[in-house]
Amino acid sequence: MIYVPGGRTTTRPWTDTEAVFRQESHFFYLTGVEEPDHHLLLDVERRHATLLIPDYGADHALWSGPPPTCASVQERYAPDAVAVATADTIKRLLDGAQPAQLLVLPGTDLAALPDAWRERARQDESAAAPLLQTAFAEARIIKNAGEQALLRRAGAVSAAAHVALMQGVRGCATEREAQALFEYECFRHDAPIQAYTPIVAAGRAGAVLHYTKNTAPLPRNSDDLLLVDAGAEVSCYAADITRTYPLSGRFTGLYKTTYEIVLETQKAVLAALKPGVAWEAMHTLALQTTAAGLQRAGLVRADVAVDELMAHDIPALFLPHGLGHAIGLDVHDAGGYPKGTPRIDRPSYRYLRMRRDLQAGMAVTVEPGCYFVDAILDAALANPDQARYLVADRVAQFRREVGGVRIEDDVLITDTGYENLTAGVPKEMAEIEALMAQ
Ligand SMILES: [Mn+2]
Repeated sequence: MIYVPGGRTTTRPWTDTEAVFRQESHFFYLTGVEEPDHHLLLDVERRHATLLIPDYGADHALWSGPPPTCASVQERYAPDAVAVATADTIKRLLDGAQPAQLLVLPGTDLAALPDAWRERARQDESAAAPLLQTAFAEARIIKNAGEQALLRRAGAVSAAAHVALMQGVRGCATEREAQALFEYECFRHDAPIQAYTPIVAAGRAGAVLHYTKNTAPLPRNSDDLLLVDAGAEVSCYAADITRTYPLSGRFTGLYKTTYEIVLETQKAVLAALKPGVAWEAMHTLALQTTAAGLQRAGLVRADVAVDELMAHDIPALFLPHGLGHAIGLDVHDAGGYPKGTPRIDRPSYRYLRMRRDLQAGMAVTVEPGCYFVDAILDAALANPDQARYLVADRVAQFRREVGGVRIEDDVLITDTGYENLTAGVPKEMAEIEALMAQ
């Protein structure tokens, strides 16, 4: 038997102020239930699912309205059985089935289980937990038609919010105001929960990969870039989109040069996506394309073969993160590394979030970037083995102005290639300029 509790209602410490609830992803995957304090018991042998609903007290009707009944829950979610999650009910169900094993994921909250079964679950946890984790990973990595539809909607809503922000950003005084405009558009489209904290980074802040402070003023009429990495979720399914564009509405100078490198890299990867391709090969392609772009921009010595630059991890100085990741119920979705697949312990591959051969039904992000990170560049310039490949003057010139560029789309792998789920927001420079001029 498998026991999976859903997410629980939580409050701020020492208060009764409830935190915003978002269902735990594995539980949602199995049940579709978005409300807190439910549990699931799956009898694997009997292929029988019992959904346990909270023991709604008399107060519920007063503060939250009439509570759902077993019958209404049965009708809505269609499990094999519905029961109220009292200690007695759970004990009766487990004692009655007498499972040979009670499987739980590591770290599962076992508080609702009867004492004897809590001990059983703990004993079984070490042996069986990897099995259950693998089952979730392998199931969730391939998206069925219903999941694909939700990802499509999350992508479309988030793309529309990016478009609205491109059109309105020049009226925003701060990064926070730009964030507010993005979230307003998501709310307006009935997607009130962000899949992650938006990154709204102006100028050099674009070099901070997970910048979420979002408090700096936005300079008026500056050619400086704004990097916006934000996506809403729809029924718990995420979008993850990044666009980078000039606050002035015109791509110019070194900003434009940097943008061209990233756009070309993203296009090269997109053109190569299809089932059977190894994700780390796509990452390699991104690094190689970036290397050629860096050479053309004069940042890296042009008289050296790309392979030699790769061997010395030079492109990774500018593209220091992985090409992308699985996306689904979680923005960095379950199943990136199948059981037994190790990480590649090399600077160019260290932060790769996925190592798999692509299959139809997988959803992944494609998000190359080019950044000028002081800590990375200073270390490289101090390391003769890397410094000899860099054009120091040119690097200094870029890092004075440019923070970073990232272009990120979400794609669904199909039998013949891919479907871009976030194509609703432009990335060609002329298209962005036209949109911002409206
Ligand atoms: Mn991402």
